[in-house]
Amino acid sequence: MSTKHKELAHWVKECAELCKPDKVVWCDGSDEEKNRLEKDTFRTGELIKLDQKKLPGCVYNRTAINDVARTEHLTYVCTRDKNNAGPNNNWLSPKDGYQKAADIFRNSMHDRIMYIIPFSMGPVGSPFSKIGVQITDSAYVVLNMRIMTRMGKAVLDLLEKTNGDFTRCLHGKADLDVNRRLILHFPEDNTIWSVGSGYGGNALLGKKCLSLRLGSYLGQREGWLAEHMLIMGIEDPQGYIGYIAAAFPSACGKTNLAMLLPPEGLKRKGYRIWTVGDDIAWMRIDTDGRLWAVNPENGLFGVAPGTNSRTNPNIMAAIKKNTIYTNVLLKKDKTVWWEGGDPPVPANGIDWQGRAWTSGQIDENGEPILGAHPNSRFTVPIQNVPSITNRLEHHHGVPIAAIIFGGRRARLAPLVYEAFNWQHGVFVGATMASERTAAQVGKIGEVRRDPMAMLPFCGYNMGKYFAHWLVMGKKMSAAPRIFNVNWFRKDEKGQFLWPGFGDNLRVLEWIISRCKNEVDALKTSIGNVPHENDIDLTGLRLTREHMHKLFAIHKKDWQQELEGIDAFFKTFGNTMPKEMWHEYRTLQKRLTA
Ligand code: GTP
Ligand code: SPV
Ligand code: MN
Repeated sequence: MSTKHKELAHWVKECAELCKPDKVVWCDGSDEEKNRLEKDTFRTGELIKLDQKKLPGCVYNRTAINDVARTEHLTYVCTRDKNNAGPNNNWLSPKDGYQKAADIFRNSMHDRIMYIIPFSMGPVGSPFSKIGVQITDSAYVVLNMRIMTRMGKAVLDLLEKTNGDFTRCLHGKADLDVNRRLILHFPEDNTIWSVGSGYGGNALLGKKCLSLRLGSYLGQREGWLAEHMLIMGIEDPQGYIGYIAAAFPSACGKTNLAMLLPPEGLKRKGYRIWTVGDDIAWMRIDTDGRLWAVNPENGLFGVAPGTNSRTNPNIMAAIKKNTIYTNVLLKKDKTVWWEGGDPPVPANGIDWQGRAWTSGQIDENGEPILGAHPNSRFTVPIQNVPSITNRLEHHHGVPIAAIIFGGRRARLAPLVYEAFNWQHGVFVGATMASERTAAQVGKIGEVRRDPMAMLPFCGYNMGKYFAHWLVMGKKMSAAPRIFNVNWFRKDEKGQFLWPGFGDNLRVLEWIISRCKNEVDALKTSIGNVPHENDIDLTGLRLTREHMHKLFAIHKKDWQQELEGIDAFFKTFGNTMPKEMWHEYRTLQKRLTA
C-alpha cells in the first residue's frame, strides 16, 4: 500500500530518509492487521497476551522505567516568534527544534518498521474533524491509536479523495533516553515531532499534541475552543438531558465523573448518566447561540490505580475486553491488578518494573513497593463503556449547559460554587490550581496553578487564550453557566471530606438546577453557593458541621491565594486581559469587605 496523495507520499519519503527504517508499513485498521501486530509483539516480548477467557482481546505492556508519564519539561512549542508560545510553554525556534530532534531521529529506525497511521480526530468526514497522519516505530503506539482514534483505510481514502491537509505527526522511540527526548509542536507548520518516549500523551500524538496544543492554536484563529474536558449528559427523571463539560487537571477525576453511577439515594429519583468523552472537548458556537461540544477521541486512556467496582463500575465493565493495560501488576494467572483495585490483593505477581512482587513488601525507607505505577493506565474503546451516549458520531455533538472547573485542593476551595457571570467564570478558570499528580513527571502534591487544566496543553500564549475565552462568551446568546468544584478537600486528619465518585452527582444535580433556574443560591465573596438544604444528601450520613467544613471560605487562605494569582497573572505581562485584573480587584474587595 502507498498513497496517491502527493504531499503525504513526499512527507513519508522524507521521514523515511531521516529515520532509515527497515520497512515502511501503511496501517489499514483491519482486524487482520491487529492480529499480526499483536503476534509480532508477543514474539518480541513487547506485549504479553493476557488470559483470553477472563480478559478477551486484552494485552499487557510494560514501558521503559524512565518513560511512565508526560515529560512537560521536554515539551516545546516552536513558533517563529517566542511571544506566541507565551510564558506557559517551553520554546524553541522552529529551526532549532527541527534540528535538535532530527539529530535524534537520524537513523533511529534502523532494524525497525516505520508504521504510517492515517487517523481522524472526530468522526471520519465530519466538518469539525481533523485528520492527522502519525508515523511511528512502535507497534504498541499503533495498537493504542487503533483504540484512541478512528484510523486506517477510511481516513486515507478521504484524505486522497479531498486531497486534504493533514497534521504531520512524526514519532519515534529512538533509545527511550530522557536525555534524548523531545516533544515538539510546530503550529505554524501543522506538524508534531516526538522522539524518545513511547508513553501516553508523549507518543499518542492525536491526543494532547494534536487535539489540545495544535487544536487550541487553531481554535483561537478559527473561533472555537479545544479543552481538557470531559463531556457528559445527566438525564433527569423527566427525560431532559443536561450536558456539562468539566476541566480537571490530569488524574483529578474526569474519567470517573464522566461515567459515574448514581448513588442509591439519587437512583430512586431516576437519574441516568451518558458518557460523551473523558479527556478532550472541542466546542463551537452553533447557530442557536449555544456552545456545542464533541469528543474528538474514540477511546479512553484512563488511570488504573484507585479504579474498582465500587468507585467506577462502568469502567470496570468496559476494561474486561479489548483493552491494553500499561504498567499495572501482572498476576500469575495472566490477569492484572493495581493499588486501589478490586479485592483481593494478590499475594504476588510481577510489578510494573518487571520484578517479582509480593503483597506487603516494603522498600529500604519502609514505604510499600507498588505493584502498579501510580500513572499506570488502560486503553479501552469508548464503545465498551456501558453508559456511552448515542450522540458520539453526531457531528454537532451535544449542547453544553454548564462548564465546570475543578482541581485537587486539600484546603481553600469549597465543594462547589458558581461564577457570577461568564467573565467571572473565565477568572475562576484562569485562577485554578491543583496538587500535582503522577500523570506528569515532578514533585507530587505540590500546588501549582493550572488554568482551565490547560497549562500543559495550551499551544499558545495563555494571556491570549483567556482573551479568546472572553470573546467566545460575548459571541454566545445562551452561554453555559460556569462552576467550580473540589472533590478533594480534606479535614485536619488528612481525610477526604466528601465521598466523591457517584456521590458527585449530588453536586451536579444542583448545578443543573441552577442552569434551569429552579433553585436560588447564596451569594458569597467568591461566588454563589448552595443554600443549606439544596444539595440532596439522601443516604449519606454527613453532619451539618461536616458540610460547613466542605463549604467554609477562610478569608486568610483566600488572601494568600490572591498573592499566588497576582504573581501568576504578572508572568503574562500585558497579554493578560484587563478584565482578568478587574475580576482580581473585585474579588480582593469582596474579600476585604
Ligand atoms: P487524566 O486521564 O490524567 O486526564 O485523569 P482524569 O482527570 O480522567 O482522572 P481519573 O478520573 O482517572 O481519576 C484519577 C484518580 O482520582 C483515580 O485514582 C481516581 O480513583 C481518583 N478520583 C476520581 N474521582 C474522585 C473523587 O470524586 N474523589 C476522590 N477522592 N478520588 C477520585
Ligand atoms: C493526562 O495526563 O492528562 C492524560 C494522560 O490524559 S496522557 O495521555 O499521558 O496525557
Ligand atoms: Mn488528561
